[in-house]
Amino acid sequence: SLNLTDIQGDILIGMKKNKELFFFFGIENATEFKAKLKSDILPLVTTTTQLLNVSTQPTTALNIAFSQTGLFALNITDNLNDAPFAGGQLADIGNLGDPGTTNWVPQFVGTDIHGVILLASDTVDNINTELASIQSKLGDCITEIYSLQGAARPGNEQGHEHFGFLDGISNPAVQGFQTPFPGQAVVPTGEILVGEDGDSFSRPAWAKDGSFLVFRQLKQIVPEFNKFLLDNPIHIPALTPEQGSELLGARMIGRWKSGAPVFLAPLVDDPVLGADPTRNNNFTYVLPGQTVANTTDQSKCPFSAHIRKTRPRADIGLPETNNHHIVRGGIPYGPEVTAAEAASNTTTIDRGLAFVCYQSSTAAGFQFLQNLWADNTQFVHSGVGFDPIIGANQGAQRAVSGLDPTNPSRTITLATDFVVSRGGEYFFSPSLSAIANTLSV
Ligand code: N7H
Repeated sequence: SLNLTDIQGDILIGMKKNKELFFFFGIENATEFKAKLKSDILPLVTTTTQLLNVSTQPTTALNIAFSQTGLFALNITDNLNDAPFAGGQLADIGNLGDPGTTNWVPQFVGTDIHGVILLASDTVDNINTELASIQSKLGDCITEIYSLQGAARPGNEQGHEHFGFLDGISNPAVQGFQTPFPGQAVVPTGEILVGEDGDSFSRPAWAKDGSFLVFRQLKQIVPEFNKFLLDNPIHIPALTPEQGSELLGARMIGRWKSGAPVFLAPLVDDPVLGADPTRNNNFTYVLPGQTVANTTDQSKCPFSAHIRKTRPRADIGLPETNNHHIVRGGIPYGPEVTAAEAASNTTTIDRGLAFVCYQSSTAAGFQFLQNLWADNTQFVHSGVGFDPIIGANQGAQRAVSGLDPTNPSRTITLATDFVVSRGGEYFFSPSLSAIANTLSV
């Protein structure tokens, strides 16, 4: 069984707090940093065991991860056998569909970021207090390069991302650790954790029970997205134009705002279904009465829908033994849409998703989902087009098919990206014993 006291808490279950800060740093003095990593930071690293029980959760949870240049700065030259990680995210930009670095946060353009500290708590004050204490301990041996403050949305929107859709519904269950809800993918431990069963790469022994952390700052242009839906309602006699617009949005995601999957609720939202974890993931894209996924019928869910592109379930065969699963653990950032932005249908304030995902292979996980599925117009069948949410075409317009259930061969061309990559970095989130015995010595 897994050594849960040795695995950083964010990886398998997430820190699940309403506020989370991502603090990106450079290492200025490796010798001093190593000493303080061991004496001051390691005791603060929140384990999986600690997060599993509310009574052992710290006021502010902390995790830490390192980039390739960060490991080099610490004189760790072992090959982790993960090419995207080794090159850094900037070098991988050609695989991700970004239109160059024009929209990137300048601090992500380069390889200066050595690590990221994740701080999660109920309040920003708690996080700032913890950060100040860490910074006073670390002094000049690190410098802050960039920070991004994430926050759950307020009120009824809590748990929903900025377009308004419930998030955090479908993550894979790790074999032997989590009991899956119906329809949840069950993956070998080694698909998420390095060195465990199912991880076939050769790695240094110390990397065991770590995981690759992909970070992306994904800006969402929400008023523009809403305007697009308003202007392009699906025309079905039984639906009002407003319902037709909601249907288009739901078919772009594959779920309604409540979380209800369109495959199970094809025409109107079903909030009771959306809120029920025993039913809201319980589908395979196999139509009732059939045994394999139909290769042409999109009446219940477009092939291009975001959740179908990123987890095709039966479209690529059951049981789901492909190794392309990720554990997502991001949080929204930025304020609510202002009245002025809504009235002008124009984003003026940066908001979006501080996207985080974990996997034992960046190439089989995040990079594969983005490059070979979301951005691949021929996946899962020829002519499907882009994932309308995250599919990227280097800034050029994107053709998407299947969105209109009354005419599934109709192609809708999206002139703008509703999700704009502001860049990020690839990290490795090591086990606590790796921090103690390898990274800090
Ligand atoms: Fe996605 N969204 O609001 O549209 N995502 N995602 N994602 N995503 C999911 O099932 C969203 C992004 C996956 O198991 C839901 O938990 C937004 C990237 C995967 O059936 C919603 C952004 C990648 C799943 C969103 C974004 C993925 C998933 C439904 C960027 C990988 C699970 C809630 C701003 C490259 C699929 C849920 C499954 C679900 C949204 C990014 C992947 C609502 C807005 C970059 C694997």
